[in-house]
Amino acid sequence: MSQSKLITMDEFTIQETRKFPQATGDLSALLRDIGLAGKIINKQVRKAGLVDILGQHGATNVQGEEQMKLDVYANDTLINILKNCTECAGIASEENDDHMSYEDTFSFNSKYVVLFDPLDGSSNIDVNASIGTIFAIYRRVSELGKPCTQADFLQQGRNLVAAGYIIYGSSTMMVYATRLGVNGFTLEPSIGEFCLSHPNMKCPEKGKIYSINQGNSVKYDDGMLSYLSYCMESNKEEGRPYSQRYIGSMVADMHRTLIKGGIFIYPGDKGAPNGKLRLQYECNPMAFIIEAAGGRAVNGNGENILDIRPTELHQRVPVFIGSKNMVDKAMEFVKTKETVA
Ligand code: P6P
Repeated sequence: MSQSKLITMDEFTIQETRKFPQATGDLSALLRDIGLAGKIINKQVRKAGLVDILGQHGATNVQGEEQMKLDVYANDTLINILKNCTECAGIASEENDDHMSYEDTFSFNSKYVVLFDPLDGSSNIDVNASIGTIFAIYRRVSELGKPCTQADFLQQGRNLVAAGYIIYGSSTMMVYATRLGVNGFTLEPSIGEFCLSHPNMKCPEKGKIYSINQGNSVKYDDGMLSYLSYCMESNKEEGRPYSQRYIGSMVADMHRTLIKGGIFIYPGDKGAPNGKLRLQYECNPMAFIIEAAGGRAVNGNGENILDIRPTELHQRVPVFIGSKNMVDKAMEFVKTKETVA
């Protein structure tokens, strides 16, 4: 793309804001700050292996998972950048037990809260596979002028104002959705700016890729097993069998699903009926993005992820997400009668 055609994310968000005379530009400022955090995290991710930032931090997070040093670095970076941002009243993170209200009068009057998984897929750091940051932005429901409350962080996905991810892959990209649609920005390292590279992203209605950790199939129920058999058969209506792709990093698997189509699944199973992925800072933001791009996201009972009423900050939910036709087909096999989450 020639220099004259470069549209930075800041310029893009300002152009979008101008479409709404009453818009204040606060959301643009918040997205810019999240992008700044992404650039800072990216710098460390890109040199991981050369500096002592790989490997385990020696602590475990609220999920009981080994914290990688980059996890902690990414978490601290997001907390500090958002603390200095004028638009964020508080945060909740996969790495923290509870939400955090920024305790200064300026933040008390900020209208947004941000939930994030600071470095999703971090178990892939040491093998140089793509990892990512996932974020979800809500307008707070608590009273301005006071600290934010738990209710701000337990909103349904339907209430999302914006959601997105930063993928640290062969290039570094920031993809985010608002009610206006989904747009992708690629980091141009020579100028340190995210530049519009994927305008108006759409998830293909049909796809040929199913993405699931088939190693867990011994724990799946009959409906899930019958769907896997369907994926592996040469199915009549669609010809040659599907391809199976699984990176084990939700951001990477979802980025491929958004661009190429397909279905990503982390189902419930006999040992973990609600699956592994968290509703508030993994499944809801990804569901918001994929729906804005024309796809679908449901739990094991066919309920739309965005309609689930959260009860706990770190609750998990089974997820079937991606091309609309593929999710609908999976539900023909999988849909359970009881509500799983
Ligand atoms: P499994 C990474 O640990 C993660 O939270 C997601 O990024 C990823 O989709 C999933 O877990 C992988 O889980 O059980 O297949 O290793």
